[in-house]
Amino acid sequence: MLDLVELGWDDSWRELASAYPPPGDIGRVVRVDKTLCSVVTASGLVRASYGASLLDAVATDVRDAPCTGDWCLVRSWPDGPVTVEAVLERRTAVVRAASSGTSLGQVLVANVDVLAVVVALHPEPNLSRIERLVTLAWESGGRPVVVLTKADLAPDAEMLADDVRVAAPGVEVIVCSTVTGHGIEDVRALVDGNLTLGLLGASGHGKSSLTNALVGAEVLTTKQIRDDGKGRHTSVRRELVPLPGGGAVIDTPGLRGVGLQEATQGLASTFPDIEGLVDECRFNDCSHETEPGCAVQSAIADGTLAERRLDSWRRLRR
Ligand SMILES: Nc1nc2c(ncn2[C@@H]2O[C@H](COP(=O)(O)OP(=O)(O)OP(=O)(O)O)[C@@H](O)[C@H]2O)c(=O)[nH]1
Ligand SMILES: [Mg+2]
Ligand SMILES: [Zn+2]
Repeated sequence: MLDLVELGWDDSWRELASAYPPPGDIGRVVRVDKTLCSVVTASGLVRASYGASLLDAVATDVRDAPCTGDWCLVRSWPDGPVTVEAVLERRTAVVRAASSGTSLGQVLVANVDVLAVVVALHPEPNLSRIERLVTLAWESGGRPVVVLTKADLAPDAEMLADDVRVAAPGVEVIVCSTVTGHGIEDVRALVDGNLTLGLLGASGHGKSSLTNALVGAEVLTTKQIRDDGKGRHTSVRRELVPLPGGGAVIDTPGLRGVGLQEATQGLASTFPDIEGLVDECRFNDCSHETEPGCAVQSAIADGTLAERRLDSWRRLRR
């Protein structure tokens, strides 16, 4: 018997599930291969296809398709097959803009309590990419953190971390290394209380290595040759991995560009410094370029705001 409570099952999920007619077993989606879902239930792992009502829902809105991290109701039929009958309404979801430019986004992971933006300290982290991913994380409804990996390769790790703290005000920043074990306990603490931690970041930054370090075993494939973080993607699926002692990690394949959907809330959370200044500009419609009385430009002039950060905010607002 698996204890679903260790995967985050609680009273409010139970209440949500009770609204659906029986029979159905509760399960959590651990991975999805096209339309076949791997679902962990109290009695073990099952492979389930879409039930009829789910097929209908997905035909109208692809975001209703089960996604790694979803809680769902599965039904076992007498002749063997198992179907997902319903997906419980998500508490949080990381949604990226669809590449085709349609209004519907793509749900990357669901029901993540803490979202780690995973970035290697070597080569030197790209602050604008961190700001973009932190904005995506805020938009999910979960709590963002930044996990800086490969500290063993960066003698100036703590200095780099301070730069990241400026780019992500109010966001916990953890420095770690899977080679030395430094900081891994701090990452592990993020799932205390049976929480789910999602890992987001570009390929080669050490997401799967971190997952393995948290599990204490090589459960996921990582890139064999140490490299500079470029090159082929090693992980190809989003995968929920239960952690010993409770909680779970969702590993994801490296993200290339991430399109943000409209992210007003996320931007306000990622750039509280800039959005605070904007309120103080003399003109309501200030473009923060050459207007007199522009609080943003004067913060740049006196060195309290980095030009890079303003550029980054402008790009993300488009
Ligand atoms: N020196 C050092 N190397 C690391 C560390 N963490 C990961 N690596 C190496 O970085 C490379 C990429 O690690 P992965 O864990 O496969 O990266 P990933 O983010 O899962 O990459 P994708 O699956 O492609 O998105 C591997 O060669 C790892 O051995 C670390 O803390 N220190
Ligand atoms: Mg990986
Ligand atoms: Zn201004």
